[in-house]
Amino acid sequence: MQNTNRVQSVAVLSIGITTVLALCPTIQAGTVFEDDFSKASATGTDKAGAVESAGSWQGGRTAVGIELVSDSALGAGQSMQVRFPPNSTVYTTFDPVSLENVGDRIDVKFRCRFPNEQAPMISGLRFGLYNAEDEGKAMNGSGYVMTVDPATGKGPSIAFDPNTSEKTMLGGSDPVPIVAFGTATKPFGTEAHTISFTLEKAADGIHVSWSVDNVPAVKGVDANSSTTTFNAFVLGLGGRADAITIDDVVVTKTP
Ligand SMILES: [Ca+2]
Repeated sequence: MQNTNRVQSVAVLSIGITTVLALCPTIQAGTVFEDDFSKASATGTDKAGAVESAGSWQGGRTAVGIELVSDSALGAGQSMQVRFPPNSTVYTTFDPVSLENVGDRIDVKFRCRFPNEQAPMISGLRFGLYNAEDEGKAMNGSGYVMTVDPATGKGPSIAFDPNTSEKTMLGGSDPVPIVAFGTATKPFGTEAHTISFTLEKAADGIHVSWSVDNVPAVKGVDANSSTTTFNAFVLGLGGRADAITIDDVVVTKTP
């Protein structure tokens, strides 16, 4: 009798495991975009560069300097260093992903390092996901923008940037705040950091959150989301003219 029970238990257990395994593909995240710059090549000039890699990286608002560097703090192999003029951005596009159903989420992660110590600047470091459109003179689009003062870690923010006229991606003047200034996160020196952020569709809107080195920085809800499709990762330094080195950019979509 005991043996029979044991056989039944094992049978039930294995059916359970089979069911979980069968369901797994529907709840696992799929990689939408991944770039470690291992096969990248830099083109253009020091002032107007581009990097062809898993992504086609280039200036979004104006030309930027881009080069491939070896940075041991970011690990072995090539990393991409961007030298920004003031109010410029770098971006790459990928196949569009959409937040269609409640529970759909997009996760973005990248590693970065400032070669130079940063002076305090509100909203100095900015990054986000956009639905980018090529409008001829410049890339434009709508999306979610995250910012922080990199020197102090103060004022981490989340905003929605609509695609209004004459504005460009990661622009500072027209985004609609979702969280204007959160509690200070950790400051950025010249050490490497991992930044991650998530957009998740819920019944009450798009939940947006971001972290530095897995420590939550700020989170908020956009109840009036008008953009749910994204095809571009964008990064900038606000009004600062300086460089940042990035590596291991990964975008995943769940389910
Ligand atoms: Ca790399």
